[in-house]
Amino acid sequence: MLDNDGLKLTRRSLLHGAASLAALAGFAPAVLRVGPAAAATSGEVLTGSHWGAFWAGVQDGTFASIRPWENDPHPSHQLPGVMDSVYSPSRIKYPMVRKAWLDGGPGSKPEARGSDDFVRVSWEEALNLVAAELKRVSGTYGPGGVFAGSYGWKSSGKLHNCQNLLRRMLNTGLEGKFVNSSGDYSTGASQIVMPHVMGTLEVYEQQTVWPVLLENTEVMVFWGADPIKTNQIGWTVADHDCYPYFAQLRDSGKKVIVIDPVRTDTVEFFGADWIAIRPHTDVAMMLGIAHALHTEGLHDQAFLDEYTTGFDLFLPYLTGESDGVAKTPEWAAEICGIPADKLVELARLFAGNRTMLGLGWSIQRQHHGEQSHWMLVTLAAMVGQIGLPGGGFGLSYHYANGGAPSARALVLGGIPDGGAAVEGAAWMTEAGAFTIPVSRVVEMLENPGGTLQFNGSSLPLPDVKMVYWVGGNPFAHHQDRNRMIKAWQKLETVVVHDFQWTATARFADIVLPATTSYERNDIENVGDYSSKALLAMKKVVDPVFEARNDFDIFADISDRLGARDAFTGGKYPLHVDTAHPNDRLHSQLCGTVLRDSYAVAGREPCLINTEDAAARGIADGDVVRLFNDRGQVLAGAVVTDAIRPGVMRLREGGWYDPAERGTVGALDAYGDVNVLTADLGTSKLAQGNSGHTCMADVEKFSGTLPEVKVFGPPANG
Ligand code: PGD
Ligand code: PGD
Repeated sequence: MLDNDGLKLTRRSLLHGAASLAALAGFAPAVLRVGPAAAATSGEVLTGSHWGAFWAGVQDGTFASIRPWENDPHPSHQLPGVMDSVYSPSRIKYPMVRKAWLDGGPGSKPEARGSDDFVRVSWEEALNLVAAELKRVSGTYGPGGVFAGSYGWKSSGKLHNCQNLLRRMLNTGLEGKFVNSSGDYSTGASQIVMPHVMGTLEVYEQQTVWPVLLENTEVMVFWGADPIKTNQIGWTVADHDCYPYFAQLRDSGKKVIVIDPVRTDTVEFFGADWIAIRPHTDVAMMLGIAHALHTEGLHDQAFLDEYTTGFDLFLPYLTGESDGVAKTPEWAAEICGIPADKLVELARLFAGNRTMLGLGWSIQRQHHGEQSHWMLVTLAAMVGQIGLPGGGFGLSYHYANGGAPSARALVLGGIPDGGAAVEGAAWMTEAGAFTIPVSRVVEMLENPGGTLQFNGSSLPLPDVKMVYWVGGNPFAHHQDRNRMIKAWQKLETVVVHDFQWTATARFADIVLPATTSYERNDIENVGDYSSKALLAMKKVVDPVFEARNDFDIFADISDRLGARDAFTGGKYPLHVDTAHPNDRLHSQLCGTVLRDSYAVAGREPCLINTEDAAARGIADGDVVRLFNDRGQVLAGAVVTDAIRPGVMRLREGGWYDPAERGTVGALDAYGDVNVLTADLGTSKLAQGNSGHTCMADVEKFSGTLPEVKVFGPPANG
C-alpha cells in the first residue's frame, strides 16, 4: 500500500513536507551538491523543459505561477501541468521498499509486485540496499545480471541526464558490468532501415528549412504526421519556431494534404485536404501512387538512373511481373480505402508540382514498420525531386520543430556515460558488452540464453536478474502489459528512480524519489534543430520532501561501490591554497636555517582543517601524502581550525625533492606544491598561469619515509 499521505500532497502540505525534510536531514548522507543549496524564496526564475522555456514565479519558496519565455512564438498549452507536476498528489516523497523484498530479500514474492505494500526507509538504508544488491547481482551473475539500458523521456538538461548517470555509475563502479540498450521507441524501425536505404539516419536530421519550403514548395504533404500537436515537444528545450512558418504556409493558400485516419489538429489548422487512410496500409497506398506514376510515364527515370540503385529490382514487383500482382491504384484502393482515382490524382499532383512529403513516425511503429519509410523514399525517388529546393521527403517536420533554421550556436555535449572507463575490461567478450534493442526488453527476460536477430546479426540474450530504470516509464511505453508483468516476475530486484508514482515505480522493489528539473540547476540548448539559445535552467524551488537529484543518489551509491571519485569525475575533494610563504621569498631561503622555524617532520608544513584531518585519521605533526592525478607530495601536517573545512594550504616555493630523481611521477619528499597544480592557461584571453587551481586529497603517509636530500648537494655536486 502506498503511503496515504503521498496521495494528498498539496501546496500547503508541502510546507509540512519541507519541515519534515529538515528534521530528517540528520540521517541523510553527505551529498556532493550540484548548484547552490537554496532556490530564491520569491521572484521569477527562467528555466526550461521539453515543453519550452518559461518563467517560474516563486512565492515564499513555492512554485506558484508560470508564464512562457517571451521568445517562444507558440507556447505549449501544457505549461500549467508542468508547474503542477512538482506538487502533484502522485509525487514520490520518500525512499520506499516493497515489503516482501525488504522482509525476505531479493526475489521474494515476485508475484506480489504491483500489489505489495511499500515501507518507508531512510536514504541511508535505501542506498545501502541498492549498492549491496548491485554488488551481489553482478558478483553472482556477471555482466549479464543487471539491465540498465533504461529508456525514456527523462527531463531536459545536459548534466542531470539520469540515464547517462546510471550507466556512468555502473561503468565506473561495476567495471561496466551491465546490459545496455540501443535505439529508442520513437524511431526504432526507421533509424535502422534508413542507413541501408539512404546511407544516413534521416529521422533525427535537420530538414530543408521552412523559408526554403515557403519559397519553393507548392504541395506540402503531412503523411501520418500531426506536427501542430507533436512539435509542442522537444528533446532539449522546445523552441516552437516552426509555428510562425506553419501560419505563413496556411496564409499562403498553398495546398496542404494530411494523410491520417484521424481528422487531426494539423488538418484543422491548415484547412488541409484530409485523406482518411485505413491504418497500416500506407505502403499499399504509396505503391498505388507509384504504379500510376509509372503507367503515366510521370516518374523521373533520369533521376532514378543517376542517383539510385535497385529500381530495376523494384519495378517487376510494382508491375506484378515478379509475383503476378500488379500494384495498381485499384489494387491499392481495396487495401487503403482511398478511391483509385484519388491515388491517380495524387500521382499527377506530386509529379506536376514541387512537393514535399513529410512523414511522421507512427507509421514505422507498426509491425514491419521499416517498409513504410523505405517505400516513401522509393516514391520520392520516382517523383525525382529529392535535392531540389522544397522538394523530396523529410522525416522530421513533425518532431522538435525540424525545419526551423539552425543558428550557429554552440551545441552542448551531455554528461559522458563513463564508457571509456571500461574499454577492454577483462570480462568483455570479443563482441563487447551485452546490448539489446530497447523494445525487446521483455523478450530478453523471457528468453535468457537465447538469441535475437537484429540488423543482420544474432544477439545473445543475457540472463538478467535485476532491472534498474530511471527517467522512463516502461509500464506506460512498452507493449502487451500482461506479458510484461509476467516477465517482470522473473526478476529478483527492480530499482526505479522517478518523481512520480508511475506504474513502473509501483511494480518496483526499491523506489527512490528524484527531483524534477525545477528543483536543481542545469543547462540545455533551446531547439533541437534550431539551437537558438543556451538556457541556464535555474533551480526554481528546493527539493520537495526527501527528493534528491539523480546525480547525488548515484554519487552516494558510487561511494558504496568504492568509486565516488570516478563517478563524480575524479574531482578530488580538497582545494589546495598555494599562497606565498611568509618565511621565504618564493623558493629563496628555503635551503637555509629559517626552515627550522616552520618545517614539520622535516618537511614543508601543510595546513589541514581539524574535520578533514579527523576524517582521515591524521594527527598534528604526521607526515602526510598529498596526491591527485598529476602527482604526489609529502608534507608535515598542521591540524588547525585556522583553515576552513575542505581546504588545505601548501605554500609555493618548497624545494622539489623527488624520491626517485628525474622520474616522472616520483614522490616528492619535501613539499613542492607545484607537483600538484594544473599547468593551464587562465583562458584564451590572457593565458596567465593557474597555480591556484588545485584539487587534491591527503592521507597519513604509511610507507617507508624517503629521506629529504634536496638541501645538500647532488651527487658529485
Ligand atoms: P514518459 O511518460 O515520458 O514515457 O515512453 P517514456 O518512458 O519516455 O516517461 C518518462 C518518465 O521519466 C516519467 O515517469 C518522468 O516522471 C520520469 N522522469 C523525468 N525526468 C526525470 C529525472 O530527471 N529523473 C528521473 N529519475 N525520472 C525522470 C515514451 C515512449 O512510449 C515513446 S518515446 C514512444 S515514441 C512510444 N510511443 C508509443 C506509441 O505511439 N504507441 C504505443 N502503443 N506505445 C508507445 N510507447 C512509446
Ligand atoms: P503520433 O501522434 O504517434 O506521432 O511523432 P509521431 O509522428 O509518431 O502519430 C502521428 C499521426 O499518425 C497521428 O495523427 C495518427 O493518427 C497517425 N497514424 C496512426 N496510424 C497511422 C497509419 O497507419 N497511417 C497513417 N497515414 N497515419 C497514421 C511522435 C513524436 O512526437 C515522438 S516519437 C515523441 S517521443 C514526442 N511525443 C509527444 C507527445 O507525447 N505529446 C505531444 N504533444 N507531442 C509529442 N511530440 C513527439
